[in-house]
Amino acid sequence: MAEQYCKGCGALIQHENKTMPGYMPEKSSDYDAGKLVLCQRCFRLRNYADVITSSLTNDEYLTVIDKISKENALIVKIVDIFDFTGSFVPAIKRLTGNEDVILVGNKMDLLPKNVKPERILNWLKQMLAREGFTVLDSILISAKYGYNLDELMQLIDKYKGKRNVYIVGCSNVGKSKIVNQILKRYLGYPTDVITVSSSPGTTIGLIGFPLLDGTMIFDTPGVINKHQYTYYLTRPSYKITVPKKEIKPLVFQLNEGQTLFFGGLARLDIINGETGDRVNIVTYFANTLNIHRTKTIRADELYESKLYSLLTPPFNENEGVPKWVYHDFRIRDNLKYDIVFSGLGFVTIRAPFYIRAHAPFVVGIYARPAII
Ligand SMILES: Nc1nc2c(ncn2[C@@H]2O[C@H](COP(=O)(O)OP(=O)(O)OP(=O)(O)O)[C@@H](O)[C@H]2O)c(=O)[nH]1
Ligand SMILES: [Mg+2]
Repeated sequence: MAEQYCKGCGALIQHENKTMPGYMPEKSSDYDAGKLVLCQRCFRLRNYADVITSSLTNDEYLTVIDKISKENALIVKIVDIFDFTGSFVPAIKRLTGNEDVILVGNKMDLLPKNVKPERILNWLKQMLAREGFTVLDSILISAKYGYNLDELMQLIDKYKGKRNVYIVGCSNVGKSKIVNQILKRYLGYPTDVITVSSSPGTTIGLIGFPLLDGTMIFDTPGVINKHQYTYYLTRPSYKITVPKKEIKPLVFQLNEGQTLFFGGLARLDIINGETGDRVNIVTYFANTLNIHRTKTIRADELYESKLYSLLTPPFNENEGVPKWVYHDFRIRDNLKYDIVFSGLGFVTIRAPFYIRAHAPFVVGIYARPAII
């Protein structure tokens, strides 16, 4: 029988190993002509929201990337606008060997509605300039609600010429959701074709579809970024930590010597407000994540005694969240900054300030010009 690939995740169909990508029981009726070929993992993800993680090895990922790098293609690079730094992966150009990139900031719907999209787009351009990353164009969208999808298609049409289009980016930024939307809106597919899920590593191989002019659009597997918090969380914690809908910012007025805990996942201490005044902090985290305020001198003890009870997630020691470290940020100008806990959320503070941010050592903690 000719090789077959799962339509949901792009994995090569195999019947030997249940725990490897592409497994399908031998006698599956899905081989009948005309049916959507789905591996067992995609079938279960779609029908039971059952998560079976099976991510790509580095070698497999490089094989996929190698194919793109042999081609003159249009790269549509997706970032999660809620976690720009964690999902940016600047090496994409080098890896794919293609210079022509459209940058797409997805999940606009997560940011508070009162924030003007132009402001976010300008911020995005500023971040790209800081990284020295040039693009043909950049755009903000929400694959979930269809915001700016027509505009994205216009950009793709404008720049692609006779080339194939590859949708690339970090895992979980919404690549497959975007491709599903394109298939339904512009190519006449009646339903979602590709498997979308909230766990990182859903798409396993290249999944291509012909565009109206005979060129192809490809969904690709995501780069797993191990500096993102979500990579370490189990399902119940993950559900609370990853925002699904518009984030409601919270404002805290903190004094020197006060601390905020973000669940049991991260912590922020106000060492010194510099001006001696209170510090206003706006937090942007999933609405389901509990934020707890305490005195810094009590914080270590609280963490020791109340992790897994008051301070959740994580919910138990089996979650394997790695050891914490802290980073100090002392900024003396009077601009607004975000302190980002990659994959978890961020806080906005106006300088001058002197703060200490704690999280597991594997999780990126960054200061950046405020997005909002
Ligand atoms: N709020 C919101 N969620 C989105 C949006 N786009 C995608 N998601 C969600 O993000 C999660 C990941 O989406 P996928 O399309 O599977 O992400 P991916 O980039 O293909 O991930 P991999 O296949 O693992 O590389 C899913 O839970 C989606 O429902 C969006 O515009 N807004
Ligand atoms: Mg995918």
